[in-house]
Amino acid sequence: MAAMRSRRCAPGTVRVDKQRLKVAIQKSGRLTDHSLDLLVRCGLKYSRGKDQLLCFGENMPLDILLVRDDDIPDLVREDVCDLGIVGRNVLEEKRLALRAQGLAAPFIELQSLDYGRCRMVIAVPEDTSYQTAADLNGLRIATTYPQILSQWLITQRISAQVVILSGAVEIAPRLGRAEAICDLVATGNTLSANRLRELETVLHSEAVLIQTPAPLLADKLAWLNRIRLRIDGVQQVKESKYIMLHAPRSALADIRRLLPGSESPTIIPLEGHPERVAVHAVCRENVFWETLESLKAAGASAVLVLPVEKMLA
Ligand code: PRT
Ligand code: ZN
Repeated sequence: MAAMRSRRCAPGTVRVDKQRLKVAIQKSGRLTDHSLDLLVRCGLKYSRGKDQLLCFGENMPLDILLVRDDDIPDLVREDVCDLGIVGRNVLEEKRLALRAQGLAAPFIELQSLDYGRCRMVIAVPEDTSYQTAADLNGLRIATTYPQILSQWLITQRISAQVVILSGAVEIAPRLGRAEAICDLVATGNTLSANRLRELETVLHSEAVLIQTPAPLLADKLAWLNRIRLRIDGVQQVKESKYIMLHAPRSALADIRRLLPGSESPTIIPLEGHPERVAVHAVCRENVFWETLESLKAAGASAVLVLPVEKMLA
């Protein structure tokens, strides 16, 4: 990824053009490489401006603005950018804050993307006896997501004090600032390292593609629709494999059952072998060695498993 980016980084000014789609993504963080990679897989070739804030799409009317993730919802809501990619946690926190100010539906959520997955959880020190959500009553809970936490406490009918921090939430209990925390978890390693254990899940999050509420020019909309189809294609091929094999006609029913996540395989007669056929299928799940062994046991031979580069439904 890094090599590909630097190869495309060209010096010179970056044109900003109202006719072109502008998408805001995180400048430097957990979503950056995935977001750039997704756009490249959708066919985008880009060069980076001198200021390192704008990438100019060379082969599509689409430019990328690189910003802090917290700024993305407002940039899209205020129509500075047509599109944005941001974690659901950031989006939801912003949505609730705006709702509190009487502003509704500030951005259009187009689709979830299959990266940036994490959960927002309530965690407590390992050596405490808190077991259920009700045990949080009367406690102080530290978080950088006060809106999401407050909303969750209301729905759970829990009366707890929300302590707003700007970072390092996991050390709040040790510092005596709170009895519990509400923070993002991916692997769970940070919680363990800080001797904390999960009590409740508040939100499931992943990267989300959002659109401005302002109407898009027809050409921009057409490009957006093309890009969305390509995103679907990119997401579908991630796990997909193309399988080719030979099999006796009599074993076809068993073989079809064994092909993971495949719909209608193509069956091709084999010249000079009336009892045998070639089977070609797209499997939408990973194909493990165990599956190949089962296929062989069912009578398959010459089994080939190939990666799928692109797919358009
Ligand atoms: O500078 P900028 O404001 O743009 O970045 P940031 O520091 O606010 O965000 P960043 O890059 O840390 O995360 C961007 C987005 O990635 C988040 O908003 C989430 O949507 C998503 N994401 C996915 C995560 C995690 N996984 C994650 N594990 N964001 C943060 N974490 C942190 C978490 O806060 C905790 O400190 O990682 C730690 C826990 O990780 P584990 O693996 O030990 O459980
Ligand atoms: Zn941030």
